[in-house]
Amino acid sequence: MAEKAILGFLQNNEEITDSGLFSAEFNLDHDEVINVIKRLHGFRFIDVQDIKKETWVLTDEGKKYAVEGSPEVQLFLAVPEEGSISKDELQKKLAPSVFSIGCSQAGKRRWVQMGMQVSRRVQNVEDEVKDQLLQIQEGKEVDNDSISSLKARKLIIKETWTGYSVKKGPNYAPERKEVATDLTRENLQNWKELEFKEYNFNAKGAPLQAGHLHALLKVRKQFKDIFVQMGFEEMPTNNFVESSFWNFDALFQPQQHPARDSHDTFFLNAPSTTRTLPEDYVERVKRVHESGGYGSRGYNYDWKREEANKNLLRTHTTAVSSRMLYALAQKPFVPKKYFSIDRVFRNEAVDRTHLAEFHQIEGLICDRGLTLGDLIGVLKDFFSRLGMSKLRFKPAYNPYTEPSMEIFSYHEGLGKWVEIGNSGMFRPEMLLPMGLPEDVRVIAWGLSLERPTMILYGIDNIRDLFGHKVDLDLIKRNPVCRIGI
Ligand code: FB9
Repeated sequence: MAEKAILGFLQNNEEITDSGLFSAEFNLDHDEVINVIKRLHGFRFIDVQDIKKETWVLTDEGKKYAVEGSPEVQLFLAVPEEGSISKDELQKKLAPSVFSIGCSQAGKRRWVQMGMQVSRRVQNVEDEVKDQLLQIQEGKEVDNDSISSLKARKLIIKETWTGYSVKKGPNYAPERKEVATDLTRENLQNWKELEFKEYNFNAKGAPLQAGHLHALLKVRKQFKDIFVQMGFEEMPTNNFVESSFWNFDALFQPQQHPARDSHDTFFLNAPSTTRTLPEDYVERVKRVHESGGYGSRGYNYDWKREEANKNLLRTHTTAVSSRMLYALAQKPFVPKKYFSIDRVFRNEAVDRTHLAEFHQIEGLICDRGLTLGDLIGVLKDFFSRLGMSKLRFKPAYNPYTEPSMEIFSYHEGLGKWVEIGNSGMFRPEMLLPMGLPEDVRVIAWGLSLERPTMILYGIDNIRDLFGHKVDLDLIKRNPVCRIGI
């Protein structure tokens, strides 16, 4: 029906300017016309241009008043012309919402004297609101003040009306012969007579209901590949719970260091203390903290075993590095390149880029005679593989590395220098008590997984990337991660 009307109309007319007016003119249902337009467009019988119109439409409440009159007029009419009516009386005559709105609106317009007794203050009133609602319903113009007050009273809302203008298409014909869209057993008999619809090889296939990797895991894979390509082996990080000893003391971080109190670190109630530590090594750590040695004068304080025994959620994967370096020192020395990427926990103020946990990426090289130059060299190699070639280094401080450097890269996209990590050479007070040879040096660096992922995927707030607020669609839609090469 609508198809005939449209194709027929275009036979004698250049264009259907507005599918809405066309539907009204030919008394067709606009939604049905829209479906036909989409189908004919699919067969390229017509070319279409969508037209959008913002129109005011009545809300259900607006529709009610357009029929029954505005609450203020309903209330006014319920008040006797002469004398007065008790408020309770009046209330019984009207629906609760009409009464409450009517009172405030009629009162505001000083149509009635509100009190225990209600009386008219004017002879008669115009129901402008009802008139305006009817005009809007008929698509007629209404002045802006009225619009904004009706909108404020939630009697009208803006609606976007979508229609189309239609022209003849490349396959236009006054009539469209049914075309077969599939070779079925039925049409095998007469396929020669049939016209088959073109295959649309650009049609998007049905979305595959498959699993999707979280963006963080895609970026993690990229980092792992880079480390493995550079000859690093991954450290075992499958223990979120760590003892203060390996997380702090083994790293020569003094027991009164601010990071070691519950403001920065999550300590465990159960199990609150670690069971076993290598006693001889603990003794050496105690001594280097208290009185130094190995050329260091130490921190000169009373080191407490019970402090080192406290269990916590690791604050950095450097805790794993200390375990691995100690293990390495128990065997004849072999150079090692280790990396770790896993969760660390910090009791910090959360904001747009910080949660109480993030994934730390750490790399370390342990070998004889390494220098700060080797560290800068490997950092340039590592970050160049991430597409970050312009690096700058700023002296920094970590309790367990000296010298230490913050790493900055010039990010073309952001047009500014971005802090991309921290690094340093582990202190002899950390390495020598482990039993590593005198001339063995360990260079190391760290960064987060969340920051590069947020920048690469253009995610502004870390809550959109990680945690219960993540929108699963983001996971489904996030593109393949292509960093660096
Ligand atoms: O990741 C960080 N920044 C970053 C990294 C990559 C990146 O890539 C973009 C694609 C281009 C962008 C940004 N940072 C480290 C720097 C800042 O974000 C910093 O404000 C926040 N840091 C975290 C700690 O916050 C308290 C990031 C996290 C961090 C910092 C230091 C280490 C690890 C993680 C470390 C270390 C270390 C040092 C010496 C020896 C061993 C480990």
